[in-house]
Amino acid sequence: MADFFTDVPGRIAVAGTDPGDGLGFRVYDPDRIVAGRRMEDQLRIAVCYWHSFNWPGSDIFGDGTFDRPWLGATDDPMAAAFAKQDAAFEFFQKLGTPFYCFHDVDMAPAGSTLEESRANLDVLVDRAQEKQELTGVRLLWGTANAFSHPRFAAGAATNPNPEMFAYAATQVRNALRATHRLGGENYVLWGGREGYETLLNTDMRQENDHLARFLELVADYKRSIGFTGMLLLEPKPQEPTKHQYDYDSATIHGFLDRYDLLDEYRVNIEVNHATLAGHSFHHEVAYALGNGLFGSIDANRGDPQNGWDTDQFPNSVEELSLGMYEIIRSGGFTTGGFNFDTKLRRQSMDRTDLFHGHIGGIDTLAQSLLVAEALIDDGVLDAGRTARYADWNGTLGRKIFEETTTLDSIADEATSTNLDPHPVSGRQEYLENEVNRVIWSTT
Ligand code: XUL
Ligand code: CO
Repeated sequence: MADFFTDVPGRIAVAGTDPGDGLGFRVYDPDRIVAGRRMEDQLRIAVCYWHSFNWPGSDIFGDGTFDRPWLGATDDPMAAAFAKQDAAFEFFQKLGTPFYCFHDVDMAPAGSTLEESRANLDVLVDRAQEKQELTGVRLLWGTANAFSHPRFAAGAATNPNPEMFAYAATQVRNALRATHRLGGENYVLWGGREGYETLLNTDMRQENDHLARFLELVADYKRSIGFTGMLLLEPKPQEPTKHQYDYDSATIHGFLDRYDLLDEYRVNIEVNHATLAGHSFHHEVAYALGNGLFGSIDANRGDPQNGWDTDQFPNSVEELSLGMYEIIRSGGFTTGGFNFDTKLRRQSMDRTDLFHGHIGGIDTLAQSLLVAEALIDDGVLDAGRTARYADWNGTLGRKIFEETTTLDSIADEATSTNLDPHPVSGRQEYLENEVNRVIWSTT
């Protein structure tokens, strides 16, 4: 097997041993203990198959720009998939990160029938299994692409045609089985076209019922094959649809509650999807953690100057530290991790740019992890929050929750005692300065 990443002869150096050519980590050191766990085990980094190895650098205005020899290596789709898999595992191993993620059609070419697609996937899964054993790289999650093919233009589970539902169900069945065989720790469903383009032809209530039925069938299937990984829904407000039903974590929460699926699914939060929904990454993480929904993260960011999903490598410690703080202070990941659902810019044509993107992103996460640990040790945010709600442990706070309390009893007491509460400062700027103090002093 020929090497594809010849400019990177071996494993990327960990922090402290940077060779100085930009191809070494400056912060990421898998064995460094941070907040009680090895850095590698806290961050659980995954590389994605699709943007990194399938995508040629095309956009809606232009063709591929990237130097990706495995993509044009042969006209035989299976041989091309083998070459791509070789490139992917060479990259995972040289980068030295523990996990990867894939969609069914990234890994194996679709056949002309569902049966042929399944057989192709089986061959590539066998091969992936061997490579996982050889390299020690593991599967963070698998998923099915039920949004790219023209048949899914009007959705997969929410398509008005039940045959599309059945087609997508077959794909998900096969992809979930493949994920299970590969020891995947999670299975993700991103409902890329589960939404609408116009309400003029859409029955939202019916489409949501169909989506819920799909998710119920998937959860039942998961149990029937003994897959113990987590099922994750990935929120996104829109793009490619005008409106996606899995808009954000709170919307998913309401949906799961309504259809009695809360025990079955959690969320895979993407940084850029959070900002597209009008939230911060911090908000989405805090919401999911606070409501028992937190699963995993796609770490890619957007560009503050435009409103689409640019899938850029993370490079802002400020943006990531507070989300990271919530995750670590809640005990860290269980089955989830940080997946790089990231795309290079179209002018980053060299194969080596793929290393630069991941190295910078991983170092940003590693630095954010150090900040999160420092914020927890410092205690300033926790102390502030505890003090802010302390009166709820007092007489009035506890009484409000007593069963015998009524709106009348509260009002009567407030009136008779001539209640005249005084507001106190939320000290936002003080807290922002304290966070910066910790960020600026963390090494
Ligand atoms: C699309 C997106 C997907 C999912 C997996 O915006 O994030 O790549 O992560 O289907
Ligand atoms: Co994603």
